[in-house]
Amino acid sequence: MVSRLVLILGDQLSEDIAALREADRAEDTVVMAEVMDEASYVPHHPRKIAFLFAAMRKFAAHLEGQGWRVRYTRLDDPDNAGSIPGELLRRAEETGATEVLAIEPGEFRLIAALEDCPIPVHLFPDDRFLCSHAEFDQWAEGRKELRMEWFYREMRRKTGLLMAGDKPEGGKWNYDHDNRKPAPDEITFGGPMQFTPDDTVEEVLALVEARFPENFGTLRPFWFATDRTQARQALAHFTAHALPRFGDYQDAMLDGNRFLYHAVISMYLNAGLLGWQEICEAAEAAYTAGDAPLNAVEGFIRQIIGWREYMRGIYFREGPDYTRRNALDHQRKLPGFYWTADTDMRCMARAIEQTRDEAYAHHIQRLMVTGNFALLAGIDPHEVHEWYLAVYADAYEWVEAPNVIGMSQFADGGIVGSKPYVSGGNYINKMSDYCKGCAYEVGEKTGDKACPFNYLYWAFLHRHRDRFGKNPRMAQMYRTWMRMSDEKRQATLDSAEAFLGKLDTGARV
Ligand code: FAD
Ligand code: DLZ
Ligand code: SF4
Repeated sequence: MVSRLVLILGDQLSEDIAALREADRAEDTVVMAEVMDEASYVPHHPRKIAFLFAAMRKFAAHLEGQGWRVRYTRLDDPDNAGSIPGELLRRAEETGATEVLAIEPGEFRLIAALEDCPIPVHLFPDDRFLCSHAEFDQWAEGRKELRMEWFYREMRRKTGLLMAGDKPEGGKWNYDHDNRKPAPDEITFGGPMQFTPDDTVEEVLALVEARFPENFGTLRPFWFATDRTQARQALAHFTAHALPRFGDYQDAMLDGNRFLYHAVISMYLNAGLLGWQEICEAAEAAYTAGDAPLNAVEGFIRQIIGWREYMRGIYFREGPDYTRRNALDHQRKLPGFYWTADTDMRCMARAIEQTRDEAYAHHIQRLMVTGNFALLAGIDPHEVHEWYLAVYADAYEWVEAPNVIGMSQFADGGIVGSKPYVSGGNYINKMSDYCKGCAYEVGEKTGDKACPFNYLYWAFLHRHRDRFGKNPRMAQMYRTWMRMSDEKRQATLDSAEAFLGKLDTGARV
């Protein structure tokens, strides 16, 4: 029998993948490799690199325990070829293998590299997802608008999650009107489960410290789960202690609390340590047992079988040029404070500091703080995309790009969102306690002390009036803008121009 290689990438750490199902434990060799190409195509947060390397090493050991022959390359291995195709060729020469089995990577960049590899690579679909590319395309075909809500209902029907026969549990598909409460005074959840580094993790931390000393991000204290058992413990901890209040406060932000009632499991799910099914089943079981209310459980399940699957569908449907889209023709460079948190805007400083310290920020911080600011300030969406891809432990293009290019920056021209997610300081003030301690005044609309989100918001609408002026969902905002006096409108535009001018010179804002 011809021997083959089975490639397992850093975000494919699941036993139940097609490439392993197809392979022969007695004849084939699993290949896993820590390589500089993957570790540096963007300046990843050190915690993301350490998490993946530690989880890869533990997964390799686990496979060996299951009787698989594994060739594992460490980053500091002197023979390390530096890239995934390079490692495949090296291992093929060593073993005499003539073919590679793999599941489709989550980025077009790497799919292209595998397709160009001199040794034939058989790519299987990544069936760890609920919706295949073909199924998504079938759903999307002929629709004028690809709205997530309709897709989500299909996924509810398909999985039977929270279904009472063919009707949604409780009579409604979506309970968001019960969610989105402002930040509470007290958070009763102590945060995600944290794990003390073991020897494998410590070894990786030392490697990452030595090899990536300049990357943005704090490595220690490192507390992520790095194997499936730990990730399942983290999931159980969330389900028992935070899920009941997840819905209520999913859009809230608090200066003194980085995690609120969020699950903090996306890095485990995206790397393959958890599966969507077990997560959703755990949430549904909490509802059935009366431990968590429907608004929380429905909202949570919607994020996973709705948003997550929908985003992946969009990425693969739209193709490799998606990350270069720039529908609003935004050209400004990403301000330096995205890498330093050195800004007087407290909401921005807090979201960036937290990103630096944890490789994590929750959805509303990503969307309505750092994303909102980039959009209002007209930052080049590709630069924004590269920042998000680098700084979050859960970031891979298939999920990051539709969230950033589509949902957050409207750079796809309205495929993901029917209108841009923009807001002035009022929204941030309502949902957080950031504004209280800010150098800017959220109640001020113009002038040096005014919250920059306020005038940038109106200047954004004004700049893009030809595109958005006729959007019925934005009509109210344009009416408000046009009702302002000429002087007020001019003062607003002048404040925005002065601020953006400062931004362009690199002055502190
Ligand atoms: P929770 O808030 O507890 O939600 C539960 C789960 O739902 C998450 O773990 C995640 O798997 C899923 N989920 C929720 N929202 C989304 C969404 N919009 N898209 C996909 N899955 C979702 N998520 C990533 O996994 N990787 C990214 O690179 C990423 N980049 C983002 C960039 C921007 C600009 C925005 C607005 C969102 C991005 N998201 C990304 C989605 C979301 O912010 C994260 O999934 C979430 O913050 C992860 O934290 P959590 O596990 O505590 O999630
Ligand atoms: C993100 C990442 C990093 C930092 N390093 C590696 C690595 O050394 N080896 C590997 O197999 N995978 C790594 N990854 C994950 C890949 O970049 C990921 O599989 C692709 O981006 C596709 O999603
Ligand atoms: Fe952010 Fe404006 Fe509030 Fe300051 S006043 S924290 S800049 S929203």
